[in-house]
Amino acid sequence: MSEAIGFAPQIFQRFVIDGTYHSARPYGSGHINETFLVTAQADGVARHYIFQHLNASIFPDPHPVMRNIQHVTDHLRKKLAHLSSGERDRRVLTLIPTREGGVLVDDPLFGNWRAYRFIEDAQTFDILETPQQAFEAALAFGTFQHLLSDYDGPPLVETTPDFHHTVRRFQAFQAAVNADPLGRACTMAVEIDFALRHEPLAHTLIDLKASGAIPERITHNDTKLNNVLLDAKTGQGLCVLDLDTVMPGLSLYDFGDMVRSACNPVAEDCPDPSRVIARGDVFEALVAGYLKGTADALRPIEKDHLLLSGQLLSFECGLRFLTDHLSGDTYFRIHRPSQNLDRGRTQFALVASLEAQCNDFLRFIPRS
Ligand code: ADP
Ligand code: GN1
Ligand code: MG
Repeated sequence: MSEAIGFAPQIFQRFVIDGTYHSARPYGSGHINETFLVTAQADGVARHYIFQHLNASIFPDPHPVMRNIQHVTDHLRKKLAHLSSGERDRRVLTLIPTREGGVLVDDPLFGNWRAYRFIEDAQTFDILETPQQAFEAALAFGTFQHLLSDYDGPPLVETTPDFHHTVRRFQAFQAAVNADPLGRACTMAVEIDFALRHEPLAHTLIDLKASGAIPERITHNDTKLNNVLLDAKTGQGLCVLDLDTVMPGLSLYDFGDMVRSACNPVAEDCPDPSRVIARGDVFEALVAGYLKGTADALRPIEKDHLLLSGQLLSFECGLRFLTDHLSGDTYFRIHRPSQNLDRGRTQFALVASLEAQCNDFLRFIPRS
């Protein structure tokens, strides 16, 4: 963590929050922003908030990102108008206004900060425990997309251009191998060979999108398992988090990243890739939850590519981690040397495991 946590008391004063600042501690395991759980005291009662220090190199202009989040959460709140306000506030993120009347503290010294109401009695998981959790997570992400299918607010900005342009991700990997600024490529012969052999995979969804066979929708684009809250008491999917990348995209990007993050039985950065054996029971639950959540809006051709999307998003993420390892770990936060190398190897092992079990997994996709 950077020195950002030390700024929390000053940042607290900039938001419209009742009571006095009590404490802040690092929270969650995201790789991009810095997230803190902030406690305030109001009338003798502790209240919690999520404060996030936005990553300035990845979101150099945070204003369109925040506008997207406002538009999306406004729309979701309208769609959930039938719920009580207490229930709605557990199902949609609530941004805390700043004293200047916006939703972002944009400070030359402290950087860019936002604050959310903390949703109590809920959990996220880095590693899945049961297939039922996969079903609930996929149902929540699918429902999120379904609720946004009639979004009619101001156009959403593409906050991170080419985010899932897998061909460009492949090219960036090749460029990093060729540049090899830290001399790390010599330790990665196996991974480089794996990537080269899988180049055709990088073109699959991009080509289907270009041909018009697969439609663009408003998608989340970062559907990893720890970006959805499950109710701690009931286990039900509650609230979709991490809305920085909500923008036009493919449903299969969302489904594929769920496969990547939920079907892997070990940690994303597991140093032993031989332990990565994709879970079929979890894949089956993801398919059922996502098809239900999206209210059967997926086209037959999208359903036919559900498994491929898992392979593709695992490949894409592996390319991204390895590109970052080669380039000196400038994008994904690391906590130890070679962590991005381990993350990349784990993703490639998942691609291989999904390929090896392809026929078994395809049985879990209902025939259209
Ligand atoms: P990052 O960009 O760092 O991944 P996230 O928005 O995903 O940040 O938040 C990190 C973690 O903080 C989540 O995985 C979740 O556990 C927790 N979290 C985020 N927002 C909330 C919230 N409003 N209420 C409860 N927990 C939250
Ligand atoms: C990042 O922000 P976080 O940790 O939820 C990344 C995703 C990757 C993921 C891999 C904006 O997600 O694209 O799939 O790490 N987010 C961004 O764990 O790049
Ligand atoms: Mg996150």
